[in-house]
Amino acid sequence: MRIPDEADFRSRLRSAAVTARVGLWLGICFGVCFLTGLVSHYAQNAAHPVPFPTSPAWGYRVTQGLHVVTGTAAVPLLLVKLWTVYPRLFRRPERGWRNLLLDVLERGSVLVLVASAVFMLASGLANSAQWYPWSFSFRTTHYAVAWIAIGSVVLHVAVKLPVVRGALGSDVDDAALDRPAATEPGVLTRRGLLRATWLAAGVAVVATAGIAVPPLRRVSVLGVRSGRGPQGVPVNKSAVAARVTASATRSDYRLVVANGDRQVALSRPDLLALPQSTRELPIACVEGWSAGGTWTGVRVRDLLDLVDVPAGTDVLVTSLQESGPFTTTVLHGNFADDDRTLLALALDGEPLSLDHGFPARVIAPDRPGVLQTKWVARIEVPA
Ligand SMILES: Nc1nc2c(c(=O)[nH]1)N[C@H]1C(S)=C(S)[C@@H](COP(=O)(O)O)O[C@H]1N2
Ligand SMILES: [Mo]
Repeated sequence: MRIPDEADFRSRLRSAAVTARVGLWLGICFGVCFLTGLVSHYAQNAAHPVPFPTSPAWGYRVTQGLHVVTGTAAVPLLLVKLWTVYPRLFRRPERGWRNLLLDVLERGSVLVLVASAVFMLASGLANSAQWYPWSFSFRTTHYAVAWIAIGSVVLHVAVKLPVVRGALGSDVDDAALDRPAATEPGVLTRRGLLRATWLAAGVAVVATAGIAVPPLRRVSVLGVRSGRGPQGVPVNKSAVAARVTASATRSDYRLVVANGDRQVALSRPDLLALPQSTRELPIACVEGWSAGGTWTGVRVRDLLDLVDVPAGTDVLVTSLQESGPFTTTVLHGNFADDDRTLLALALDGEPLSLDHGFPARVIAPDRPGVLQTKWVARIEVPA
C-alpha cells in the first residue's frame, strides 16, 4: 500500500478558512476549560495560601458546569479541526537540514498539542461519566497535562497567527490560503460544514448542560446523574457502595468534635437538640452536575465553639466510610466559620436519607461536591 501524499487530499473544505474559524471557537472552549479547571483544582487543594471564597454559594456550580460543558463542546470542534488539517501529516519531508529541523520541530509541537488535547477531552469525558479505565490519579494527571495542552495551544496560536488573521479577515470561500491541491468541491459548502459544526457543538452543549441547568434536564441525554435521587437530589456514591450502612445506622453513633484534649461526643438526638439552621445550598459535583437542596442542621461554627476552636482554624472532617478517596477532607477556616456551613441532618424538611449522608453530612457554600463529606464521624483540629 502506498502512503498517501498531501496532494491526494483534494477537498476544498479542508482549508485554513475553515480551520481558523473552528479553531477560534475551539480556542475559546479550551481557554474556558483551562481557567475553570484551575479554579476546581485549587478548590480541592488541602492548602489554600489564598483563601478560596465561600461566596457566591453557586460559584463552583457555575465554573464546574462551564468546565464540563465547554469540554464536551470541544469534542466536535476538535474532530472537525483535525479533519480539515490532517492531510498536512502526509507532507513530504523538507529538503536541507535547516528546513528539515524546522519541519521536525513543527510536527513535534503539533503532535504534543493533538495528543494532550485528545487526552484532556477523553479523560475528562470518561471522568464525568464516572468511568475510570485507568489506574493513575485523575486529578493530578488531568491537571499536569492541562499545562502541556494550554502551553502547546499558546505556541500553536503564536506560530499560526499570520495565517489565522489572514483567514479570519477574508471570506470563508476565499481560496488564497488553500493548499494548491485543494480544488475539488466537497459534499457540503464551507458554510454548510461550519453550520454543521456549530450545530454539533450546540447539541453537545444542550445535551450536557442539563446537569447544571434544571430546565434542560429532560433533553440532556449525555448528562450523567441528571436524574433525580432521593429527596430530589441525585446521589453520587450510595451508602451501600461506600459500605457504611451498618456503621451509619448504629444506635451508638456519636459525632466526635475534637480540639486536642477537648472533645465532645454527640448522638443524633444531641445534634438535633442544638440550634438548627436551614440553608438553600447546591451540591456541585466535579463531574459537572449540580442540584440545589434545602438543608437543615447545626452550624459547623457552633460545633467548633463547643471545644473552643479559634476562628480561622482549618479542621479535618472524617467519614464513617473506611476506604475511598473522599473519607477525609479539609474544611478551611473561612469555610468552617461561614454562617452557612452546616453539619446537615435533614434535606427538604425530612431526615437525611442514608444515601445523602445520614446521620450527618457537611454542606458548605461554593464547595466542590467531593468535599461535601457524607456520613461524618469526626470533626477535629488536626494535630
Ligand atoms: N464519605 C463520602 N462523602 C462523599 C462522597 C463519597 O464518596 N464518600 N462523594 C462526594 C461527591 S463526589 C459528591 S458529588 C457528593 C454528592 O452528594 P449526594 O450523593 O448527597 O448528592 O458527596 C460527596 N461526599
Ligand atoms: Mo462528586
